[in-house]
Amino acid sequence: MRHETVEAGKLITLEGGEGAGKSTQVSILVERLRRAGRQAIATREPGGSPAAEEIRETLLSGKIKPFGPFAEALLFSIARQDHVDTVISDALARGQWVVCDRFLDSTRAYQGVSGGVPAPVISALERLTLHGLMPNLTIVLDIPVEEGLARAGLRRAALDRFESQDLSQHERIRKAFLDIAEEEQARCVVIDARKPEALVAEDVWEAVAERLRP
Ligand code: Z5A
Repeated sequence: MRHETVEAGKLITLEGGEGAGKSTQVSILVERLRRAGRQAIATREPGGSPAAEEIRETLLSGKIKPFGPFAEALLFSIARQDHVDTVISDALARGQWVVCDRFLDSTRAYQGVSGGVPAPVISALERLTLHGLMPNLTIVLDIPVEEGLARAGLRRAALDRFESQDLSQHERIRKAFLDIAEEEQARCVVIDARKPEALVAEDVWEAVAERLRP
């Protein structure tokens, strides 16, 4: 009997503040990976699996806010575990490239740095839910807070639970992503997201090509 070994896929995550262009760049990158001959899927967090999409609705509605950032960190982590266990791990094992709109760094930035959940607690949640899985590449799309919020506001009139935080919290979140990228340079690349969509897409592709050789 002939056994074929499938080369494992890659997990690429896009992170950054609101309106940075993550969803836009996820779609462009998936198309480009497919044109390069890779099987690629787009997914997102919170959500990405049927059960996690239900948790997404609850989280973004603000119903968990009264329980505080620790409760939110738990729920984001539970959603992530289901997403990884039912979607991401299987796709990677089949050799697919998974491009995810937000992932663990969002929990570090929003619930950890901004919400005050201690870093060791966030790390413990990562260990319990991810079983060692880490993105092969994380692209941080960086944009000044007010520019990002203006873009997000253009698209959506009602602000969800996380977009309605005050400006200083958004600044802390922006810095948190930049600090993560600085600390984990082997995994992360920061891209200037103020440029026009097509130019950001070129920078994203350059980072993927250089780091992962698709
Ligand atoms: N959250 C958390 O707290 N903890 C966690 O662990 C996780 C998440 C996973 C999810 O919201 C919220 O959950 C999020 C963090 C929190 N808080 N907030 N807010 P979401 O999924 O609903 O939204 P988002 O992730 O923040 O993304 P976004 O605001 O929807 O924006 P985006 O994906 O970065 O941008 P976009 O949709 O691609 O583009 C926004 C607009 O700008 C749109 O009209 C585009 O056409 C336009 N755009 C895009 N690129 C450009 C360029 N380059 N130039 C000009 N205009 C552009």
